[in-house]
Amino acid sequence: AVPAIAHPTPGDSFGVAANIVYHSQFSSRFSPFKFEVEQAFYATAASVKDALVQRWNETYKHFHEEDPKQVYYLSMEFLQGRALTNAIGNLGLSDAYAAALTKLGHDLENVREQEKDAALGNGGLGRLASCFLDSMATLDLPAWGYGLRYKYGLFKQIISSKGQEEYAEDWLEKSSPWEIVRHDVTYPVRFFGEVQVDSDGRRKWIGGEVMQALAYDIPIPGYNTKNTISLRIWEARVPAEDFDLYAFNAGKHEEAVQLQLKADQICSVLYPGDSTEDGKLLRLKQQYMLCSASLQDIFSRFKERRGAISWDEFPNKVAVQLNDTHPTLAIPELMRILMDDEGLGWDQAWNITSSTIAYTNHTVLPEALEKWSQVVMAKLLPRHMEIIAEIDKRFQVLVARTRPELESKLEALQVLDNSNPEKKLVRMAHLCVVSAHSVNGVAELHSEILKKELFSDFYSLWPEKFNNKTNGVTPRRWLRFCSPELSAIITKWLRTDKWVTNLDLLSGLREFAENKQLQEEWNAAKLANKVRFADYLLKVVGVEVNPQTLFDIQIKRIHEYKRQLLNILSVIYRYKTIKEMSPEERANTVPRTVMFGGKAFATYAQAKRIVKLVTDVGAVVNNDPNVSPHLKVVFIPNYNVTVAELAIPASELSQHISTAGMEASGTSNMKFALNGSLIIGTLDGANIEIREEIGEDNFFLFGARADDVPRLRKEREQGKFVPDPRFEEVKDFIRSKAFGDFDYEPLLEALEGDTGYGRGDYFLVGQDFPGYLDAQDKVDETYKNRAKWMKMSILSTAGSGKFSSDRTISQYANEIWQVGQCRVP
Ligand code: DL6
Repeated sequence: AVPAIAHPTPGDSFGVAANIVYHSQFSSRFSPFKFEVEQAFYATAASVKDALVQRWNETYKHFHEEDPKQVYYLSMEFLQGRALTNAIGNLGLSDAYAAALTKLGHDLENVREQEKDAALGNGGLGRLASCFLDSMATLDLPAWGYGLRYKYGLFKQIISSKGQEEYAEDWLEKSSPWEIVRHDVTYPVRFFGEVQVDSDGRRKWIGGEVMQALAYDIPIPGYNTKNTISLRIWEARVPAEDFDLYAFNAGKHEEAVQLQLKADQICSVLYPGDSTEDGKLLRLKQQYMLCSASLQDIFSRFKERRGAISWDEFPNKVAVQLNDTHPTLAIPELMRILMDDEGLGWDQAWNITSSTIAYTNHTVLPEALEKWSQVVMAKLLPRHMEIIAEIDKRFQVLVARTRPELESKLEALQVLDNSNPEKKLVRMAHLCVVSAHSVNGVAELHSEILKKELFSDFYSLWPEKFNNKTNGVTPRRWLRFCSPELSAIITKWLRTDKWVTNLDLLSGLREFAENKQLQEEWNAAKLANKVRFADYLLKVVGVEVNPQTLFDIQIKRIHEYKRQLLNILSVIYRYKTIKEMSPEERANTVPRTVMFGGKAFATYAQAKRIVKLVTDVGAVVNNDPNVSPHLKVVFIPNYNVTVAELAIPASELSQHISTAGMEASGTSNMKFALNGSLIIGTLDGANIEIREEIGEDNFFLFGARADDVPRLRKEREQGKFVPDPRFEEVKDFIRSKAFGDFDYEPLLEALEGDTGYGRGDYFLVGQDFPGYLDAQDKVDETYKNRAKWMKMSILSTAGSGKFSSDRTISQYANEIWQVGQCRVP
C-alpha cells in the first residue's frame, strides 16, 4: 500500500509555503539561487500538482475497486487555458496559496500571469470539451478525456499591417508543469500495411509503419470533491529499436530518423492545412492515433478488471462519446479489435460497437462536415476501409429491406459517396449516424435542424437515436474564478455560495433586480472588471480605452456565418454618423468601445480580410480626434481562454449575430449572459434558449428567422432584394478607400451578386443590416437609463442557471451514457 501523505489544508499557509520552497529547489527547471516570479510559478504549480496527483491516484484506485461503467470523451480539441487559478480554486486552496506566496515575497496575481495557455483547441468545440471535463470531475463521474498532445496547438495570432499573421504557439516551450508522463502506458499504432487473410478466413492487418503512442495525464480536479479525473493526451513517438543506427553511422542521417520525423509531424499542430494530399493524410493519421491509442487503453482497463471476459458486458462498462466527427475512426477501430483481435463475429461486434458509441454533431455547415478520400483511407488504414465498406453495404441492405421508399435517396444517404468516380469519399457524419446509438445536437434549434434537415431520412429510420443536449459552461471558471467581485455579490445576496454547483439558484437574484443597493454593487463590480480589462489592453495590446464607455465585445472564431462583417459595417456607419454630427449632438451619443477578438483559420481568405478590415477601421476611427472620444474600435490579438476570462466579465454588450440556423449553439453567449452582459443577437443556436430563460425584454433581438432563410436566399438570387441605402453607403465608403487601399473588393462583392467569391450574400448581411442598426439604437437608448440597464444585467445572470455544463453533463450521463456517480470517500 502507498503510504498516505497529508494534503495541504486551507488554513496551513506555512505548510504550503514550505512545499513551494521545496519544489523551487527539487522540482526546478531553472538554475538554483533564483526565485523570481517565473520560478515562483513553476514551484507553485509543482506544489499544487502534488495535491492533484494524490487525489488523482485515490480517484482511479476508487474507480478500479468499484468498477463502475466509465465514460470516455474523445476529442481532437481541448481548450484548457491556464490551470493554476482553477486548480487552487477547485481545491479550496486559493487563500492558502495567496498567503503562502506573500510570505515568499510574491503576489498570486503576478504568479498566475506566468502560466501559458494550454491551447489544444480551436474554438467552442474545444472549450466545451474542457468545460465538460470540469463538470464530470465535479459531478463525481467515472470519466476520462482523451486527446492529442500537440506541440504547438493552433497558432499564435499576430496583427500587423498585413492583417493576421500566424506563428507557432509553443505552449510546451518550458514544459507544462501539470502533465504527468506515463512511461508504462504506451501502445503501438499502425499505419499503411495490408490485410492478410488466415486459412480460417480471419482477417489481419499487418506490415506498414508502426509508431508508439505515449500517454500524458493532465489532472482535472472537481470542485468541492476529492474526485480528480484525467485528460489523457497522446504523443506519437518511435521506440529506440526503430532508430536505424546502421544507416545513421553510414552517414545516412536523414534516412535513419525518417520514422521519428513522421511521428513528430503527427503531434506538431492542431488542424494542419489540408489543401494538399499530404496534409489530408496527416490529419487522418492524427485522428487514427487518437482513436487507436484511446481504444487500446480502454480495452486494457476493461480486461484488467475481469478474469473471464464476457464481451457483451463491454457496453455496460464503457461509454464512448465522439466529440464531432474527428474521432469517427473509433467506430471501425472498435469493430476491428473485436473481430480481428478478439475473434468476435460481425453481428456481435456491431451490437457492442453501436451500444458503446455515441456521437455529438457540432455543425450543419456542409464544408465542415468531414469527408475523406476512399483512396487515402484505403492506403493508410486498409482494414478500416474494408470495415467501413461493409457497414455501408449492410446499411443499403437494411434500407432496401425495411424502407424501400428511401431507395431513391440511398445514394445521398450512404456512408460511401461514390457520386464522382474520380473522387470517391467516406462521409464521416453518416458513418457516425449509422453506427452510433445516440446522435445529439447541441441546442434545441440545432437538434431540430438535424432531425428535419441534415439527417431527416436517418431520423425517419431511427427516431430513437436523436436527442438534444443544449451546451453549457462551467460556472467555476466562467463566473466564480473569472469574476470574484461579482461572485462575492451574488453569494452575499443569495446568502449561499451553493450556486457554484447548483446554478439554478441564480434565479434567486430576480427578486432583487430592481434593488438600488444591489444595482450599485453590481455596477461597481462590472466597472472594476472593465478597469482590469482596460489595464490589460494598455499593457499587452498598447491601446488605451476608457472604462466609462460602453464595452461592446464580439469574441469568437472569425467566420462569415458569425458575421463579424455585419458588426464592423455597422461600426463604419456609426463612425460616419458621428463624424457628420455637431459637437452638441456628439456629446449626446453613448460612447462605445467596440472590441473584436478571434482567429481566422490560416487558409480562410475571407475571414482574414475581415480581420484586416476591423484593424484598418480601428486605425482610422481611433485616430480621428472628433470621433474617438465617442467610438473606439479594438482588435484584441491572439484571443484565447485567458483573454476571454478578462474580456467576458468586463463586457456590457456582447454580439451573437450569426445567420439564423448556422450557429449550432454558441457557448460564449452563455458566458457573457452569466456575467451580466446583455446580448444583441439573432434567433440562432442557444441564443433562443437564453432569451427564453432571461426574458425577451432583456435581449436585443433582430434578424431573419431560420425558417425564412432559404426563402430569403432564393429571393436574393432572383434579384428581388432591395438593399437599405445605409448598407450601400457603407460599402461605398469602404470603396472610397476611407480605410486604406487594401483590396476589400472580394469582401464587398460577396455581399452582392454571385461573383465567385461569395454566394450572393449567402450570410444575409444586407438583409439583416437595417434591423441590426435599429437594435443598436435600442441598445444606446437603454444604456442611457442606468437603472434599467443594471436590472437587465442582473436578470441576465439570474436567468443563466440552465447553461451550466453540470446540467448538460448530468443529461449526457443519465440519458446517453447511463453512467452514475462514483465519489471518492
Ligand atoms: O458545441 C460547441 C460549439 C458550438 O457552440 C458552436 O456553435 C459550433 O460552431 C462549434 N462547432 C465546431 C465544429 N466545427 N466546425 N465548424 O467547432 O461547436
